[in-house]
Amino acid sequence: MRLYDYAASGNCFKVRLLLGMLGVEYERVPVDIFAGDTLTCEYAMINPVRETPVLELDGGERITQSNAILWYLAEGTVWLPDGRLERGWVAQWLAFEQERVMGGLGGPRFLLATGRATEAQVARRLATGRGALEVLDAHLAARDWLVGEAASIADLSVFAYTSVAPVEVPANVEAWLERVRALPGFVDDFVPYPENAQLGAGSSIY
Ligand SMILES: N[C@@H](CCC(=O)N[C@@H](CS)C(=O)NCC(=O)O)C(=O)O
Repeated sequence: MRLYDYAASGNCFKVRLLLGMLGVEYERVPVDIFAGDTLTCEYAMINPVRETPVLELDGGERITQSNAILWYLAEGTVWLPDGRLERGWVAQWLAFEQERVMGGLGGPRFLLATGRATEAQVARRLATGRGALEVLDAHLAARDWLVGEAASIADLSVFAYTSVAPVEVPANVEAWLERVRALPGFVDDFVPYPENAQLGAGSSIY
């Protein structure tokens, strides 16, 4: 199995987290987004939308979209509950992550770290991110994990960009972040953006 991967991406980090926790052997293929690695014809063959992560199976099949990759890897393991309702809730949190956590917390992290946005642009996105944190805080007030009684891919997915939120995180969310960090096999290899991610320093789809 092979993961096309960008170390500073939360979408890639969540996949690395699950692979590590599952103890799955895989080849990590670094994609230097801002050196233009995703802009090549070769990369378009790997992922036509030119994004990371991409999981490539030993038979050559590929899966894109971080949360789809999580679902594929988690099937048949403790990371994806069996029940129909619980699976519905996992899907709900994966969609919430893409809609509000990635855009509302991951987006501003990127814009602030790389000097790409005006204050107004950041503020608009952060309003979404703060709203997401409030929803999470209320949900986690009476439970340890997002779905059911154990950690699932819903937690790993939402964890990635929440763990580097560029705003203060409320108490129940902070306690939940610590619970995720304490899970067996947890490895924090999520890195800050490199120098070539600065506006004007490299080229990418952004
Ligand atoms: N919805 C996608 C988003 C993936 C995405 O935005 N990937 C970014 C890094 S976080 C990327 O690879 N961008 C490529 C580029 O800018 O050239 C997912 O969840 O996998």
